[in-house]
Amino acid sequence: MRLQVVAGLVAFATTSVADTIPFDHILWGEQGPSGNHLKRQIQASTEDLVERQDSACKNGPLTRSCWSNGYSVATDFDAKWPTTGNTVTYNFEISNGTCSPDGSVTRPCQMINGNYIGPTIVANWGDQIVVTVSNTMKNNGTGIHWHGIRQLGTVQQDGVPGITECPLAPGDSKTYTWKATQFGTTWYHSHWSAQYGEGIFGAVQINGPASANYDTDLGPILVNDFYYPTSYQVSAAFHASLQRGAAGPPADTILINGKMKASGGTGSYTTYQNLVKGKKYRLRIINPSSDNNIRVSLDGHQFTVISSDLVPIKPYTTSWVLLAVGQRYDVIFTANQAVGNYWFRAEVAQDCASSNNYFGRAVFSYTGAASGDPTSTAATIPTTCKDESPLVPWVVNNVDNATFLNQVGNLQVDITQSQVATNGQNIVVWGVNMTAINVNWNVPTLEYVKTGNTSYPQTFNLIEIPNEGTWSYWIIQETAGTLVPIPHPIHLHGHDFYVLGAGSGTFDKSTSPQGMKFNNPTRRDTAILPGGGWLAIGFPADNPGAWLMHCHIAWHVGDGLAVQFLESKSSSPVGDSAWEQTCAKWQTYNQNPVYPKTDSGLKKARWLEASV
Ligand SMILES: *[C@@H]1O[C@H](CO)[C@@H](O)[C@H](O)[C@H]1NC(C)=O
Ligand SMILES: *[C@@H]1O[C@H](CO)[C@@H](O)[C@H](O)[C@H]1NC(C)=O
Ligand SMILES: *[C@@H]1O[C@H](CO)[C@@H](O)[C@H](O)[C@H]1NC(C)=O
Ligand SMILES: *[C@@H]1O[C@H](CO)[C@@H](O)[C@H](O)[C@H]1NC(C)=O
Ligand SMILES: *[C@@H]1O[C@H](CO)[C@@H](O)[C@H](O)[C@H]1NC(C)=O
Ligand SMILES: [Cu+2]
Repeated sequence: MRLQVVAGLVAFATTSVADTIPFDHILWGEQGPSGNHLKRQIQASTEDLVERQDSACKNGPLTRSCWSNGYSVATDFDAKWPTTGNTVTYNFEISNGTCSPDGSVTRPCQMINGNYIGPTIVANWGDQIVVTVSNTMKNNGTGIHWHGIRQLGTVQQDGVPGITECPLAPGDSKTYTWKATQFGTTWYHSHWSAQYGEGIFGAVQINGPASANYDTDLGPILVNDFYYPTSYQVSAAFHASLQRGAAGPPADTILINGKMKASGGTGSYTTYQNLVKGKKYRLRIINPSSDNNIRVSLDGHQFTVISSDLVPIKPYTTSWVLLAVGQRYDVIFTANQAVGNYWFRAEVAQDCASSNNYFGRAVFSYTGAASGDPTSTAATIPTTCKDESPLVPWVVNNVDNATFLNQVGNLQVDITQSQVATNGQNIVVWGVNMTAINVNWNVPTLEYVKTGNTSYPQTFNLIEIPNEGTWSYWIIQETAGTLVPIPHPIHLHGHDFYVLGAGSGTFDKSTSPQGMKFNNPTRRDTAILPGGGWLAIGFPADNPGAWLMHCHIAWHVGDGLAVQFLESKSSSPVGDSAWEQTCAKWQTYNQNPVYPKTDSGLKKARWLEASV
């Protein structure tokens, strides 16, 4: 399966670099060779690449594709990663309090270390990350998921209550340990009920190489919806609207790094000051919203997009970037405009069925700019709800198309039905119609694996992938009878998936495959399922464990829009005695909780009451 690595390296050596980074801005130390001399070397052979991955290649403003000895942006990080021997540690104390991010309404919030939005985890590629989470809330469980992190061989660290762990009971604590085998920008969040919308989330910045050069890393910029009622109240309201066939309630505002000025004038803008003319800046944009897909832009400046989720791509340039819930894009902009102040805009994507009452703004100011709000004007905003494109991974990996094409013709499943089914082969069809998953917080899937119990309740929506080394393909179809046909950001745990195709209407096994992409398709961990349409993805079974795949709209996963697949259960890691202790404490607490479980357990909703 990973034989393509070789092809990837060859492609890098002969074309990709030349296409995307000017020759004098490349790879070698800042004093290194440039121009045609380098070009000849790049085109000479793959040995050049090995050479450029050596210790002489130092990461710097003109050499961002370098990293450490043996590793660069050309490394296939699914197959190989550094081991730094460094451990990065954090303590998260999760508490119940109040917050008022835009100064207009003070509401109950649930927080990490006393703040709405927790600390940014900063690490280097190859570091070990150790986070101790303590639950000091009185009346809620919790559990922290590390979004997009592959968790290779560490499924019990994935932080999904009811699947990979029992929730942390009030008073309990747990230490999560995982390795940064990938690099780039991601985030963490509570995966317990609708809790992350209360403020239990934060950014993860894993330093590593990049596919284009820049001077200064401005770090994560979190752009998320915010509601004046609590997430628990909004998800209940959403569920009531869904039953009427209506969309969910609009958000009240959009926060940028946890701040925003309210329409009434309270609060303040996040500001980036002292931009220096001519310099290049990297922004790590994250959408950790509960419900809203959001477009962002910086007036007067173009974004060069260099990664989608945790995958470096061939850079492309655009004015606006659409981030579905859970997605990230790293971008570079050049401070090439007149000295002044410029709006960074965040607008909900109404074309993606998102809605809010107010917008998000931040301010970017050049050194020497006069004080005062910007007066800059916006670029024309796109109006088509679809994932960014072209997202061409820097490291070329191909998908086994023969298996897919051989088996798709035999699909026995009626993909207009709301169900999860396999055709007995590698293709799984998931007919999305809020097919309710309902996990059991007391007995997570990994406990079934540990005890060898294969009587999974039907509401686990569990699909087994028995064999490692096989490709699994999923056709996710929004079914005809869906009450509210809207786009859903589909997120997978434990793997980056390959986006093979997406389309409107019903997947047609004779025509749809013709438009699908198997050679170096987009790889990422969250992609848009078009409203009323289909999304086809593939991934290799190379990480044993129980992995959730779900819509990242908190209200939707709360209403059950999720499946889990159990990969190679006989080789799956299971919980140790500390893991069992978490369960024992939870089971004791859960005998008489103040608030009983009323949702799928993964986020929050009401309609599963009868089946809990
Ligand atoms: C948070 O505090 C409020 C007010 O004291 C209480 O009603 C609520 O149950 C608490 N929530 C949690 C999760 O402890
Ligand atoms: C296996 O799981 C089922 C629930 O799905 C449960 O009823 C049964 O008791 C379990 N078996 C054992 C041996 O624990
Ligand atoms: C989708 O769900 C709705 C509401 O439960 C139901 O009326 C409809 O029949 C379902 N459609 C399919 C195709 O299952
Ligand atoms: C299938 O994969 C092979 C080998 O990577 C490639 O040559 C061919 O173009 C692919 N076909 C399609 C339809 O993508
Ligand atoms: C969590 O606590 C909030 C109040 O802070 C409450 O509304 C919600 O129902 C609780 N959820 C559970 C499942 O305990
Ligand atoms: Cu959804």
